[in-house]
Amino acid sequence: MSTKDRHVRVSKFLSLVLRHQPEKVGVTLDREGWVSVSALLEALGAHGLRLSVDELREVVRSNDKQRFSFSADGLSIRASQGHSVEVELGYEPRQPPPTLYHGTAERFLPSIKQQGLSKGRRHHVHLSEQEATAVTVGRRYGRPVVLEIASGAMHADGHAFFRAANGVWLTEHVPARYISFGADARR
Ligand code: HQG
Repeated sequence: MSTKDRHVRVSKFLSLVLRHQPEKVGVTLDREGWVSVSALLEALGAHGLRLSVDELREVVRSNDKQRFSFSADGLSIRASQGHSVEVELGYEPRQPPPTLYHGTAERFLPSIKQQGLSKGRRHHVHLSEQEATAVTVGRRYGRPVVLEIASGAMHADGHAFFRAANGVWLTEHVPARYISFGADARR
């Protein structure tokens, strides 16, 4: 297996453990989603994924979406966003750029037009500053469509926005009236 393939495999397993199923390897996340690096490495090792601290650091450093971060003292690690388990990430609300993008699949459009964007099993709806990122995200579920979100107007109307450590924007729900569906006509 190439180093890159190995890193992707480790990243996927870390996403599973740190966002969705810590119990899978028997670790517990604290309220803010942190777990001690040594406890994590030990638990991963016991489940067949032997990883050194250095390799973990390299996986975190080189991760394409910067999915994970270390605590200031370097002793703990967490996923920066994307959780389905209950955690308080502690990001402060802040003003978003005027426009953000959400990538989805064409087949979800009728429902999104009715209900707006819902967070589903995750804690928030995920939005990106770059259109290109949204295309990649949307492609995971089918023919990709990029929706333009009037995030500035939403914020002015009182909706809270958070920016995760990796630059992903988070909000609770996007009502349909703030979504421009015209963007898909260009693709
Ligand atoms: C769609 C990845 C029908 C929504 C990405 C999406 C992201 C609706 C899907 C992060 C809907 C949920 C999150 C509605 C939303 N009716 N469908 N009312 N509202 N949807 O995976 O945003 O690689 O939970 O458009 O890069 O796609 O894992 O959310 O298609 O940052 O690090 O329901 O996950 O990051 O899918 O992706 P998801 P997402 P990672």
